[in-house]
Amino acid sequence: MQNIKALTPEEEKLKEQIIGKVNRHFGKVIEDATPHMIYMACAYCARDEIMGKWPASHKEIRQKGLKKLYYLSSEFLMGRLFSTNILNLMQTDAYVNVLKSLGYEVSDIVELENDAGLGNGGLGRLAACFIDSLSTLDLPAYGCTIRYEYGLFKQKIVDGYQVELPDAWLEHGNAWQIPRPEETVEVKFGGQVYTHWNNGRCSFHYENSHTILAMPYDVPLCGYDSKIVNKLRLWSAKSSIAMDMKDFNSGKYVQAEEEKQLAEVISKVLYPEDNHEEGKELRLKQQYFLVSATLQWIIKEFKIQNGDAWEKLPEKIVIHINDTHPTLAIPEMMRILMDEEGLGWDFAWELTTKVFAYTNHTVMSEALEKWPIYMFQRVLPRIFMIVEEINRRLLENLDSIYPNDPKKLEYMAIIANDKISMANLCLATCFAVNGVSKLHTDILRNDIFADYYRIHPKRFHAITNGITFRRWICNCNPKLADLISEKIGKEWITDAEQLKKLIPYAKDEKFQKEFEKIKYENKVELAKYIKEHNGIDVDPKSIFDVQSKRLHEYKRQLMNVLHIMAEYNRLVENPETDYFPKTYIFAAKAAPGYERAKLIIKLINSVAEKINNDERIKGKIKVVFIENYGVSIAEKIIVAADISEQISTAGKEASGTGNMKFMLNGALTVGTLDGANVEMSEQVGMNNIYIFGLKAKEVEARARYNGGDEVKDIYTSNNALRKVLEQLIDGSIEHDNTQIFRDLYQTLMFGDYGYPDTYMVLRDFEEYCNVQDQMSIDYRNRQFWLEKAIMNTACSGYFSSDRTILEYNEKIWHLQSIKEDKKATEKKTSKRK
Ligand code: 26Q
Repeated sequence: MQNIKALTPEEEKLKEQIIGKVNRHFGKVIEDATPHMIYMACAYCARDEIMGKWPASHKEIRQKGLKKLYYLSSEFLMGRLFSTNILNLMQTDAYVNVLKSLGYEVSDIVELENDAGLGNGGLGRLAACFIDSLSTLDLPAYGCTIRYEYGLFKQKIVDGYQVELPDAWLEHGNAWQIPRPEETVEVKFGGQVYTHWNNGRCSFHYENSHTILAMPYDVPLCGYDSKIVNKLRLWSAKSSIAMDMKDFNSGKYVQAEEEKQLAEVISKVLYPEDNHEEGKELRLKQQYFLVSATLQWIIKEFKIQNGDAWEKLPEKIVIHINDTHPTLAIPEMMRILMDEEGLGWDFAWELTTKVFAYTNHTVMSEALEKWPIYMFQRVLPRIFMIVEEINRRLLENLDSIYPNDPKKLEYMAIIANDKISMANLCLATCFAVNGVSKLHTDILRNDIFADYYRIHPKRFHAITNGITFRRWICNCNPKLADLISEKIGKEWITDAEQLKKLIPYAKDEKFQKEFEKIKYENKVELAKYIKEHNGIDVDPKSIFDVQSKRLHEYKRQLMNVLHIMAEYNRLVENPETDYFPKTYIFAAKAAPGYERAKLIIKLINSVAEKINNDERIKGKIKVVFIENYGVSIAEKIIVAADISEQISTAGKEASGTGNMKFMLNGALTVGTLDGANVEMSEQVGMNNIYIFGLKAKEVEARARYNGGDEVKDIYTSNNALRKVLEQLIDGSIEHDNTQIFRDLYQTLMFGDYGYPDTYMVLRDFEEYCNVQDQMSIDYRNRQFWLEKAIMNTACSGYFSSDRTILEYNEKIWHLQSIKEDKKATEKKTSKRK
């Protein structure tokens, strides 16, 4: 019989509320409720608690007339909300105890919530971390995105291949979203625009345009111990065609229903490409749908408070564009101010250029959005007119700055070569542009955006990404969070630099043992998960070496597998070598149309199959591919990692945020000097991170000249690598199909565009192998290793998204916290620097 603690009076009250919800919401007595009903009832109770704080917070923002941030993003990768919400409400223990008294484990109930998978990867998850920090800092902010009916696809691995399944995350209801049908707005597409002149004023009207309704759902969000309640606004597309009984009776039902579905397809599904542009018309429609609905709402709210005092717009609102995906907000703002509110071009432009800020998240040329004019003009005729005029004025201006330089103008123009460049539209308009790490911002300043940087150097900011420590340690690794709090108090949860107080414990043997025990227990948990989902036995005592992130050639999962193959070959040749057992763990989704990425997944699985079943190596190497990587699975994997693989080709990963999550949870990084890895190495010290490979500048230089000879030399001189490359095409991996991995061999050896080894896999291979060997040696020296691991946790404070948000606020947004006056917020910023 389990020992159940007596409940406190507050807990008794909570228990009554949960039982009450089950009764009234589901019409069930508690004994008959399904676990899912229990989950829903708990979630409703937590939501009530958050909503209870809403009116006061709302009133205060209104009364003080505080400036608001609107964070526009095509993705918000929120994951589950229940456990972070109760953590932020400081009620985790209460729910644990109450659920126990009802016969449930909170950990089982939490699992019943579907992830809100409204994002692909880094950029979407960053938006979610930002909203948590904004709320925790009590800054007024709204996240705005699309309520995709299907989030990122679910991944199944069948016969080693990725298979995509729809993610119907709303299927069993969702406790967090409050529909706001009364705030529905209209969004217009297509048709023709007619210009009328009336008393010297120009007006526009549309014919044959198609109206789609945008209906918002609000998700209230509280921060950790916060006063404010912010919200995430999700827009859902609805048909504007009301069902007419006449049509119904005359048999036009099907036709009407078809049209309805055509409208609703806009918010049906999230595009699954990450760091890759797909110029699809539906994607363009999604983007305009999001920004038009959001801006209509923003302007309406502004007018309620400020009437037509338009000059106040820049002091009352700031709109942040998360990468170029919501860029159409710029011409949409111009349209509303001019066509609907009657402002002239110059005033509208002055306001527009003062309210928009933009963050770039990638330098991959294939991800820079450019829309073909023919499509853009057909779908958004009035917006096109405005973009054309912005471009005309821009070119006039640029011509005076860079005279007689048509090449430069072509590169900087918003419209050139029949395409519309969204990045240039941002650069020409936004008062702030920022990169997501120091290195990335250097590349923006000196390379891809250099021409704009020369004109507006002050607009460019380097603000390194961060992660919310509430989710990425408190919630996913509660034992480690408790251990830390036990030693240094709890303040680090909202003031992450305090983690530095752990530094003296890094050499403390007792602390090392406690730290080690927690890591081991997390590894046992992950091993169980792997056994259950993959049927593979892995030894929690082996080194857990993890690479979990989207699959992309530049992230170089391929280099990781090639190294595993080389290590396996070595072990087969010398089975008696003293080798410390290792478990290689991969998790990654590939964009469904990215054939090579999918082939790399197949390779990982084929190699896994071969190695895991080779008795000669006595289970010393295991390879596991965990399917369906997403926020919730990340929470289980990251806490169990000994080694974090951050091995992108230098210069390609803008920042990375997974790298920070592993560091926080005490994994050691093996990485290139790319993105935020550079700053991680500065924070933790070169002794506590394993850096290898070409630097960004060297990659740049090598990519330009003929790498062919270099690659030939490597092929001839590195026997282990040559063997592995040959194994890709000699049937060693898949006996029945020798040719399946030929494409991978081909791209490494000969490349796609005349240059071999585009991502420098072969050129970094040897150094990568050496650093891997060094790690295996170091891991055996337990104290040596644990000291490094603890140092990683202790030095990760800089990567809290609270720091990131305070920097954005100080340099760009200038919001005021509802908890204190502005001066105090600023003081806090300088204290944390
Ligand atoms: C664009 C046009 C059409 C279809 C899809 C896209 C698209 C979608 C998603 C382009 C890019 C993305 C996502 C980019 C992304 O996640 N970038 C990552 O952003 C993180 C947060 O700043 C960084 O840490 C990562 O380094 C960066 O890769």
